[in-house]
Amino acid sequence: MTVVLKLGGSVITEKDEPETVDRAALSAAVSAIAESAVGDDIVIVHGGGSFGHHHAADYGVSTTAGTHDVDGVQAIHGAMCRLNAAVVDALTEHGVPAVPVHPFSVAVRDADGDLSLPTAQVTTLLDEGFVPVLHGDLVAHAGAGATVLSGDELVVELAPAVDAERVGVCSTVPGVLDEDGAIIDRIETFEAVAPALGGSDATDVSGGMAGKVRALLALSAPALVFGPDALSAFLGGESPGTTIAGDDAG
Ligand code: IP8
Repeated sequence: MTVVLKLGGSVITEKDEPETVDRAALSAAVSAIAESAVGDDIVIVHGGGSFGHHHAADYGVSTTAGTHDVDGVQAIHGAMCRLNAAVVDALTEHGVPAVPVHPFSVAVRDADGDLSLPTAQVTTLLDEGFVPVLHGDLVAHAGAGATVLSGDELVVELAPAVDAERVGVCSTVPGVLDEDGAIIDRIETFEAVAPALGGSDATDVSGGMAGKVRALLALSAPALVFGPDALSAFLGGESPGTTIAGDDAG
């Protein structure tokens, strides 16, 4: 059973401190992965947190607003590679056969904004017993230079490519919350929850929780959004937090 797991950038970094890993949170997440029964049948994606988002905001880059500024491209992609190295190192230290995969090297958006992500590298690495670790990144974008490629978009591309049976998004909140702060148990359409989904509370150029829900509704497998405390439960087969199941999720 293949699992696609996204570790939110806000979970593993100090989101308001530029380029600062939250060592305790990263170690807790990595321990949960190392101790789980999923073994090497997992693809990990992590978000940008204080590595990608601050630089992206500085250069005015988002998933739709691109840049041709080479300094900006190097700053944003370089920061994401540094965070990726920290995640891969932490996993390796816990005995997980993690290897880095950098989306900027392979992905492209066409002039309509449609994403193309070759996934043969990821499926082959999985088959060969590795744990691929991808990350939110930049992507070459026809007519726009380079735009942000969010980890949520990667999850949506990867889940069908690896035939994922479980998709998990580990966030700083225990699920998608309604206006009263209660966890929404299940989301089937964006319209039903749109009023409850405000912006993100820290710099986030990928659209915050609203962007996340929109992206996950497009999946053909249900996705779970849960907090760090529930990561072990998710990896153990439980369904904590919010289940997001769009029309295609059956
Ligand atoms: O945190 C964004 O990834 P996300 C990556 O998954 C960059 O939205 C470069 C800001």
